[in-house]
Amino acid sequence: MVTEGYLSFHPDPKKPDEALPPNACDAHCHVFGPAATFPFAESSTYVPVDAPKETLFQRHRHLGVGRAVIVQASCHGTDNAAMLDALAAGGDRYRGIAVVADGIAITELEAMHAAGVRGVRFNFVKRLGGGQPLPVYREILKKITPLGWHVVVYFDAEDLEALAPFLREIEVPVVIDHMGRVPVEQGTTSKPFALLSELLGDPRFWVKISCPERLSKTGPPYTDVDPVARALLQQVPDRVLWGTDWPHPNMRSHMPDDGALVDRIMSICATEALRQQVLVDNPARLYWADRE
Ligand code: 0GY
Repeated sequence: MVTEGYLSFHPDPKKPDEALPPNACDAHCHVFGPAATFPFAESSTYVPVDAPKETLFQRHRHLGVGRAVIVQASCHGTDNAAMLDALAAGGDRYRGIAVVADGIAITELEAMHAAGVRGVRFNFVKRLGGGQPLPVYREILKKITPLGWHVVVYFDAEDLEALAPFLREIEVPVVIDHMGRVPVEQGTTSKPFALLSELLGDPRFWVKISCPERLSKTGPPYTDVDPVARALLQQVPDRVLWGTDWPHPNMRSHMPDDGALVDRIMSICATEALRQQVLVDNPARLYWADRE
């Protein structure tokens, strides 16, 4: 387990240059611990700095984020208690994505639904522990389908070709984290981008144009990632989500300023109509359909 070299979140992010639209959604953020209350999983490949719900809520107020989706990260394994605790405190403005074992009881999934969970995450990233055998995921899919949930998938770009047949099998919506982590040096001409774009040809697939800080080779303000983000936005404007990825687990080179990340997405979504679509309407359709 890595316990050193892991940076804490930005202590004092800037205010965004332009205000986010009302009900703008941070569709990818996490809560970590605090470890004293919600211990990290033995299986975790890293030990993050505590990033409790109070700090997340404060950050969202500071940024002008009105809604958010708290995604279960690998450091909490299949114990979703910290995420569920945050949903309970956050109220209707917060939704969750869980990580569950295949033996989970339907009643537990139903309780999670009532608490605001709307999907499960399949995390295939090897440095984070890698995925489960596919039969495990198939069992989970059978259980979540009646709830109207979707799947969030995280993978490394080089694994997409091998994973694609399984992803195509999934009958519920599939949301791909962090632009499929395509290599931005080759960007839209890379093989992973072509594969990603092909998947997005199927209306079940969605993509998050998040985490430029992980993909960028040039550093802040991450403009080298813009061509990939813009191409995805152009291809599927109605199936794109955005998120901060706060508190930015496993960032070791530098810690992004969350206000600057908001500025980046506002620059990519240059018109009011695009901002409304990507930041408000798309996440509302996937996460607040029962409210609108
Ligand atoms: C992210 C990215 C990372 C970590 C996790 O589950 C996780 O631990 O998702 C990463 O290290 O790239 O989405 O937060």
